[in-house]
Amino acid sequence: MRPWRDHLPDPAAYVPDREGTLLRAWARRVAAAPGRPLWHEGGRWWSAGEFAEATGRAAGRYRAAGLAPGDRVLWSTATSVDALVAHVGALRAGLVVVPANTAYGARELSHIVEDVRPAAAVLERDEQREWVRQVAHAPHVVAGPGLDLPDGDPGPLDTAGPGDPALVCYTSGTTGAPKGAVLTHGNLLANSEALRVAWRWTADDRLVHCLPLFHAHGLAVAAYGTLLVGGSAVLLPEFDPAAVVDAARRQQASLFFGVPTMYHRLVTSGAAADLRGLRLCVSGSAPLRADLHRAASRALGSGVLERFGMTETLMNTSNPLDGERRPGTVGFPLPGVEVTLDPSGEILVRGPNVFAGYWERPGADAGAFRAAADGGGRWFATGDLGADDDGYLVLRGRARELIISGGFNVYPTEVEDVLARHPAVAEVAVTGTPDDEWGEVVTAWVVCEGPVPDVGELRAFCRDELAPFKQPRLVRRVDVLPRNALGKVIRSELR
Ligand code: MCA
Repeated sequence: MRPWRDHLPDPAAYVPDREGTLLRAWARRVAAAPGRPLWHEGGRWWSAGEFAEATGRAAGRYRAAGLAPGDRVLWSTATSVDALVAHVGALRAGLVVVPANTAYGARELSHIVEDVRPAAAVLERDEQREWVRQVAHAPHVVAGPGLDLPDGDPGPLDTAGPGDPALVCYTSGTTGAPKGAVLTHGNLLANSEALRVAWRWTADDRLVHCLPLFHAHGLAVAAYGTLLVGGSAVLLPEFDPAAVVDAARRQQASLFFGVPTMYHRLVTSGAAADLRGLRLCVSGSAPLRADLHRAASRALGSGVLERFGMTETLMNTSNPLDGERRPGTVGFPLPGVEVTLDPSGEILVRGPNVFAGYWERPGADAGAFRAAADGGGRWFATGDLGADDDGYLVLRGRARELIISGGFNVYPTEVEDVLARHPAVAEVAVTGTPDDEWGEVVTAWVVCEGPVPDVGELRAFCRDELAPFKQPRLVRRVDVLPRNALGKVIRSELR
């Protein structure tokens, strides 16, 4: 694979700050230019100084509510400035933020609450607030994104060090329930810093931000990157091709970050051709099919830059800003990151971007990390299979049977466990079926004695247990499920 130095015109000029944190780097930006625009929402700009003040106030509210550094804050919000104030305010107070999808239902949220035992929860929807109040380890403080709590003295801000936890992000394996990946303040800085230099992201850049904030893409790439470089972003509460074009034009944006489903919709709606003024369009969170890559690049007038990241590692590789952006590949390691393939082809990652481990799960850590033969720390085994295409990393599928739909991860076992409880279903297996728009859609393969429930019936059955994006979109009847000698279902044969 090409070395990360190939991302930089002058590798010697890249001096990473391993002692610092994202918050302290950002505080320096604000102090130097408090009047610069930062977030645009609802027809007005928030300046950097205004946002800094609001986050300090939020930190004071958490402290007044009795929260202390290290306490967790469950945070499940739509994309908005309020949500970012509540988020950055928590980090500034030394609290550990636990992002969760706003589509999650009671079961999905209560698992996280029981596992991470948050002291506070900042939740978008009324019903989410009701649900978490009923969990055994219910947080003491439950608020909406506006953080409507009494003010208090924030005390010292931004004191967390690079090794202190900043986020616990929930993600699943093939077995068991979702586990929390602990990302440190140093991880957040290393990731943003690598993107800043690789993509020549500067204070003059302006991003159209229409991604959810509760995943690494919208949070660690889009929002933290904007803060680190001292740039600005137009926040859109949801993705809509016409709104993206309108925001890009009116606010003279230079950047767009999206998932492949968004590029598909930009191309099919014709909106992509109206985004030719953008300097850089980045795709991530799911593989961008080479034909969609070409169609989008043609319409946008510049090559879409595809990159590869994971919740546990934030961003690992990227196609180059200068030079060939090769469709069907995710480029080569970002500055500071090492990537290698083990003999089975699994992608291993090492670097200052790699998380500290899973929240209270030493067993999961033992399976995820491998001691490095060169004595230089440990490799994180990503579970993704890769190949080296003349210096560029190609994703070759997954060692684990994850489905990616519209950029959201879906774990087959979780969906199977719910569907198996349907009275008409004798046995079930879940796989991803290729789909032009969504990348993959969830398909349920069912064995039934009597009539097969249709897709509407199965979706209704799981409504209270599974977020909509995990519910099956296709149902196929089979007489038997293919199994190996140990009786384990071979999902790869169900296609
Ligand atoms: C919404 N629906 C979905 C999805 N999203 N179904 C399957 N897969 C999905 N991803 C459901 C809705 O709930 C609705 O269900 C129905 O589909 C139609 O909704 P529609 O309005 O068409 O969808 P949308 O609301 O426009 O959402 C599409 C979207 C969204 C904008 C592409 O899925 C999205 O924001 N994706 C981004 C995901 C992301 O940020 N991933 C980053 C994680 P019903 O009809 O039942 O109501 S990965 C990451 O961070 C890593 C580290 C990385 O490298 O980036």
